Amino acid sequence: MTKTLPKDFVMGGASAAYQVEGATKEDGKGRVLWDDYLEKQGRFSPDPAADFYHKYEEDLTLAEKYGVQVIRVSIAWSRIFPDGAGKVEPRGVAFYHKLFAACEKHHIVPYVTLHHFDTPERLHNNGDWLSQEMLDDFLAYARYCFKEFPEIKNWITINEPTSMAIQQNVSGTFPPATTGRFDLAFQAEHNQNVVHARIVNAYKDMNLGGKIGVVHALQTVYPYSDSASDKHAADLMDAFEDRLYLDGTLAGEYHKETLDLVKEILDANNQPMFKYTDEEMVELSKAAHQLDFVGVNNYFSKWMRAYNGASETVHNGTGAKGSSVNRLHGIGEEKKPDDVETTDWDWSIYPKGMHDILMRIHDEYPLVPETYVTENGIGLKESLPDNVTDNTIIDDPKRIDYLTKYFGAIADAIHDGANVKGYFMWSLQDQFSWTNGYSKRYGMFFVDFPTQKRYVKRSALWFKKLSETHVIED
Ligand code: BGP
Repeated sequence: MTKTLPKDFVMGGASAAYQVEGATKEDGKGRVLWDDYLEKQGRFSPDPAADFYHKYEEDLTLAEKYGVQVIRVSIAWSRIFPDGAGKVEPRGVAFYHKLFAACEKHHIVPYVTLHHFDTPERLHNNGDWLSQEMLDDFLAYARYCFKEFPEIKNWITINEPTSMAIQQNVSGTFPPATTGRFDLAFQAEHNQNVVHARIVNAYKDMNLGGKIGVVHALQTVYPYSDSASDKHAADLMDAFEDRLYLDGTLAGEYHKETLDLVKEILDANNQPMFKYTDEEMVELSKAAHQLDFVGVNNYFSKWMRAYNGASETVHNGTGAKGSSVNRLHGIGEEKKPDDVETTDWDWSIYPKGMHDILMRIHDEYPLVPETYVTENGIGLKESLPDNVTDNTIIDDPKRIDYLTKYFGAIADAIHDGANVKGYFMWSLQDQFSWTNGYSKRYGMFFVDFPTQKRYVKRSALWFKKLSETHVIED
């Protein structure tokens, strides 16, 4: 049966400042946590990325032409406050005013993220999400942006608090590359919940008439088998990756069962429980009652089975299919069923997981009025054909197949009652990937990084048609 999307469903593309802008040393931009880390690692540089700092006009022209109505961009905190706080860099402020004006010119509504993995260097060195200074400076920067950019009517506080907390403190794939510190990860998760809440409450007090939300990385977690121990491993993983955030930001309280699962993980690792105060919980509850939307970033799902050995994470950051390992002491081990298809980066292709996470928000977190899919897409190895011309359209049938299935799952969830208002494809154009560099391409538009020339992919044509008709063609 042909599936359709509601008439008012908005179609968009997603990006993040550090992954598209390039120009990391231009116009007084301050350094961020990644600069030193990537220099030392020596695998790839965040420059030029997609050179969006100079090419935004071209990208927005393409976006408008191919049916993009909304766009996720983030403000690089370190372009506004190069040192994280104190002196403002007017060239950074001017850049974002120009970018937002260009969005308006192209009839594309920006949804602006305040923090997308790019903590200013000084604050990162002083503890990042674990330090009070970071939380205070982040709130001050958010207030500054709300006042400075009244043209923005859709704000996102933090992109994927979980990814930051876990990758910085447990899997070690984000700087400072600490491993095995579940206690720090949970504390960083809670701290982000609190500062998110303070920002939501401050924004609502300012009465600016816009909307504010948060974006979560949400993988649906299933047990590998029906055994009680595999089911428990799935519950533990879900508490670790999804539930503490969902509870904190969407319910405004931590459910007892969530806290029990968190404590079980920490006890198994001989680590202390994270700290939270009554005053913080009041703030969380107030914010959850006035949050306008939640963004769901969903690419893949996970299957867990019981595991009692030592923690071991092998990150597939090159596209060597089958190379990733994720075993966490006190939680369990990831193991995909044989019949589940995966990408070269071992991400499962499982549209039902999208449906199930959207329904979970609808069923378990009724306070939040609206949901957006704020990231979804597929990373592929793609290259230009030998006989490329300016008008070449890059064929990406796997992406079209992936999108068709995932849009089908979104349509099913809407049919089942989920209030999903729009979709942002990761990514608008090919971008720099934090742990994969330039080989994992997600874009609707191909970027030839050495020349920065753009080419249209076949999926952009597919996207345009969907944006115009709202009919999901098989
Ligand atoms: C999300 C991030 C994005 C983006 C995307 C794809 O977690 O919010 O910034 O990078 O994942 O991930 P990757 O680049 O690792 O393939």
